[in-house]
Amino acid sequence: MSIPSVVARQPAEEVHSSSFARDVIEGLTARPKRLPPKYFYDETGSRLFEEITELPEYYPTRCELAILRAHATDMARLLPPKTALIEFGSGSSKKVRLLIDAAPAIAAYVPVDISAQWLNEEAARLRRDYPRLTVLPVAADFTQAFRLPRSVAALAPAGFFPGSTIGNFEAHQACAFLQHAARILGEDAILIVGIDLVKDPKILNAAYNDAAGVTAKFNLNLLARINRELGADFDLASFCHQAFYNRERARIEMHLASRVRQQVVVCGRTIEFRAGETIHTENSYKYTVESFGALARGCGWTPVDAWTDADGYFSVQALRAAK
Ligand code: SAH
Ligand code: AVI
Repeated sequence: MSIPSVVARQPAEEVHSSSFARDVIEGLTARPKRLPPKYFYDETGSRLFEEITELPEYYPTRCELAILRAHATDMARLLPPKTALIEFGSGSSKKVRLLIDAAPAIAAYVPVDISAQWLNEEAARLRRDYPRLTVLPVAADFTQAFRLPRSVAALAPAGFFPGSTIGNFEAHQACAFLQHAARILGEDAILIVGIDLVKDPKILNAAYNDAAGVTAKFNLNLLARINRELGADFDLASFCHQAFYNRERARIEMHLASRVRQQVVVCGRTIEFRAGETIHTENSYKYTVESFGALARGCGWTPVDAWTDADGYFSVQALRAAK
């Protein structure tokens, strides 16, 4: 494999000790090969995800925005006075604007995201548009322990987890996340969560195989990021995007398939690929309103309300943390 001509190499020690390098090596030496989807979101990945949300085939964002437009007032009623709204995986913070507009109780907004630069830019935009709202971005991995800003201690926390990002977890990880969120938000707190629903596989397959190829670019950017940040030598042209609905498991699977038999060097390790061998990069689980409600019940949350769009493609569900 040829080494890309411009590679932002970090000092070797830093690279090998970083959790990114560790997770990449662990995933690429596993059978089958896999990579954690949270690494999609560097600056380029965040921009590509925003492009995905505008695609005609990618219905989830449009449907969730329609639900929020229709029901933000009902959701706002569930929030206590002086709410600190904590959004997990805030991305463009576009959806939360609908909640903020409907809920004067929201005194502070704490967007939490792993994509630090993107997070800070979006927080600056929000501060400009909502000068009376306290906006306190936290750059963190939301699956790990992180500190809430001290100034929200006097407020009542509530959670917002849109986008069906929870669908990118396995059921046991979704449950661990819900328990973690209950600890962060506290007893009796409300969590408003977006959940993509099981539907005709044709619609699902199209949403992850868009005609313009943006989802393919988003998927391949993971390899480009490994080249950029870890000095690896993936030849992007020799991998292709694959996405398909796995009906038994009610999930979209995304993979990167090697077009040829090849070797790639990552952090000094040689990784062998057979022709056709894939790296499993993402699952996107689809639920029914009932199946997600049952999962939440088993992990310390009580479903209190649920809303869907006119086609029944997507749902927004309100949960309350059990006492
Ligand atoms: N909430 C937005 C964005 C969803 S995309 C929407 O509904 O449109 C998923 C977002 O979660 C991205 O912004 C990504 O950077 C963030 N993310 C993914 N895994 C994360 C993790 N483990 N910790 C923190 N943020 C994460
Ligand atoms: C963020 N997450 C819920 C998106 C999804 O639909 O699983 C990420 C995505 N992957 C491909 N397209 C969009």
